[in-house]
Amino acid sequence: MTEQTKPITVLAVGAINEHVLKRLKSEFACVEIPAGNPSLLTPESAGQVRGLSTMTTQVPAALIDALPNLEVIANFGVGYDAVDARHAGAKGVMVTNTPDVLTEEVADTAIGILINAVRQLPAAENYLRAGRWAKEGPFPLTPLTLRGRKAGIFGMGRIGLAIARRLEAFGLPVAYHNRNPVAGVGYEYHETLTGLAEAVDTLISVAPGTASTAKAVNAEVLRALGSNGVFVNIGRGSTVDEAALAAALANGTIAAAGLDVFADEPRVSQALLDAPNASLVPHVGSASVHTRLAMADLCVDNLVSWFTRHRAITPVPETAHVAARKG
Ligand code: NAP
Ligand code: 8YV
Repeated sequence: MTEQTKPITVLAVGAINEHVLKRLKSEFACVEIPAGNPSLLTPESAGQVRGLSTMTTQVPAALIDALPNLEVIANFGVGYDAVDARHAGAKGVMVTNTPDVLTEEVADTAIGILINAVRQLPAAENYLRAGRWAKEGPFPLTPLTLRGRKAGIFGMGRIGLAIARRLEAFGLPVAYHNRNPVAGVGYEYHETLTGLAEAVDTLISVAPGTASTAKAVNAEVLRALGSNGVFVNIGRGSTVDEAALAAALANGTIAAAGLDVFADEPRVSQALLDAPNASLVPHVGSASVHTRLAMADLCVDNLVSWFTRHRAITPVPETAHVAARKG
C-alpha cells in the first residue's frame, strides 16, 4: 500500500493522536499545520493536499475551500463536530469518522461517571488519602443511590444502546429520546427531551454536538429532571446550557452531575469547578491505549482505503453520497 499511497499529500491539522501521525508519516507525504487556518499554507502546498486528518481541531469551510484537490477528511473520533461535513459533502469531499471501535469503552466510562456522581467515589478516595478516615471515622453515607432509579438516554445510538444494556444489568429501567424511535428497540420512547426528563430521575446525554442539539439540556429540562435528578454528559458539552446546569446544581434543582465533556474544552467553567455535587473528568470517554489505537487505525485505514480501493470504510451520513474521483 505504502508504494501506492506515498506520493499522496495528507494534511495533519492541529494536535493529532500519536499513532495516527506515525502512520500518516510512513504511508503518505504528511504535512502538518498547527490549526485549521488556510493562511498557514502556500497556494502551491494547498494545491497538493488530497487528504486531511484532524482530531479535535476545527476544519471550517474556509479550509476546505482553500484545498482545491482535497478528496477526503478523516476525523479521529466518532463525533465529527469539528468538521464542516455538510460543506464537505456539498463540495464532493468525503468525511469519515471512527464509530463502533470505541462504543464499549465510552459506555464503560459513562457508567463510571454515573457511579462517581451518585456514590461520590472520587470524594471518598480523597477523604481516605487525606488521612481523614483514620482521624474522623467513616466517609459520610451518600444521600444518593442508583437503587430505585430510572434512567433516560438522550441519543440512543451506538453508544446509547451500549449504556442502556449496562444500565439494564444494574437493574435500572431505561427510556430514551431521539428524533425518531429506534426500530427493534423496546425501551420506552419519548418524543421530547423534556418529556424524557419528566419520566426519569437519571438523564444521560450521549447525543452528538450539532445545531439541533445545541444547549438542548436547558433549565426547563433540568427542572423536569427534578431535585433527586442526576445528569451525566458523555456526548458533547455543546448540548448543555452550562450556566443553567451550574445554577441547577447550586440551587438544588437537580442533585448531582457527572461530566466528561464541556462547552469550551479544555477550559471548564468556574461555576462547574465550584460545584461539590459535580464529578468532572477531562474528556476521557474513549481514552484507553487499546481504544485510541483502534480509533487511530480506523482513521488512517479510511484514508488508505479511499486512495487504494476508492471507498471509505466509515463515511459520515452527510457525505455518504460522495464518490471517489477518477484518475
Ligand atoms: P450515533 O450512533 O450516531 O448516535 C447518536 C444518536 O443521537 C442517534 O440515535 C440520533 O438519533 C440521536 N440524535 C442526533 N441528533 C439528535 C437530536 N437533535 N435530538 C435527539 N436525538 C438526536 O453516535 P454514537 O456513536 O452513539 O456517538 C454519539 C456521540 O457521542 C458522538 O457524536 C460524540 O459526540 C459522543 N462521543 C463522546 C465520547 C467521549 O469521549 N466523551 C466518545 C465517543 C463519542 P436520531 O437521528 O433519531 O435523532
Ligand atoms: C475522542 C470523542 O476523544 O469519538 C469521539 O467523539 O469524543 C472521543 O472519542 C475525541 O474525538 C478526540 O480526542
